Formats: sequence, structure tokens, C-alpha cells
Amino acid sequence: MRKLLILPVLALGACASTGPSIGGVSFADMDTNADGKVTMEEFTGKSAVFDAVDANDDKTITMEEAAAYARARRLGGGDGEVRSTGSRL
Ligand SMILES: [Ca+2]
Ligand SMILES: [Ca+2]
Repeated sequence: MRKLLILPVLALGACASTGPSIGGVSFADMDTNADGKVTMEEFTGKSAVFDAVDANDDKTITMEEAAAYARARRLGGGDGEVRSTGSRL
């Protein structure tokens, strides 16, 4: 148990090229029409999760929002869904 904790963080940063993933599904995979945004129709997870990821509440998830969500979730150490609006940030 030395520097193992660093690895997941680095791996997450390395994911930036292919996009963050939410619930194990990558942003690119969810964005089926490849317009750079994931709508509620395209989103494969629960609507509560969608709301948590959609930080500005415009009913679309951008790459930035997905990345921020993935990062916050990793740093927060939660293993489940983020509750409601994620106002902690
Ligand atoms: Ca889309
Ligand atoms: Ca949004």
C-alpha cells in the first residue's frame, strides 16, 4: 500500500481524450448523434443521475459537466449516485 491511491486519479485524467464515463458508460458512447452533448434521451443512466451531472440544468450534459461529475465523484469517494443538485461544489 504505497502509491496505489495515485493510480486511479491519473487514470481518470488520462481519460480526457476519450471522454469521461458516467456509470461505466463513456460520454462518447452516450452521445449517439455526436453533437457533443448528451440529452436525457441519449443518457443511459437514471434521471436522478442525469440531473446531478447536468450542473447548469439546461437538460443537456456537456463533456465538461461529465468530467466534473466524474472528478467530483472520484474525489468525494461516493460509490453511489450523487444526490440531487450536487450543491457541494
Ligand atoms: Ca447528443
Ligand atoms: Ca448542462
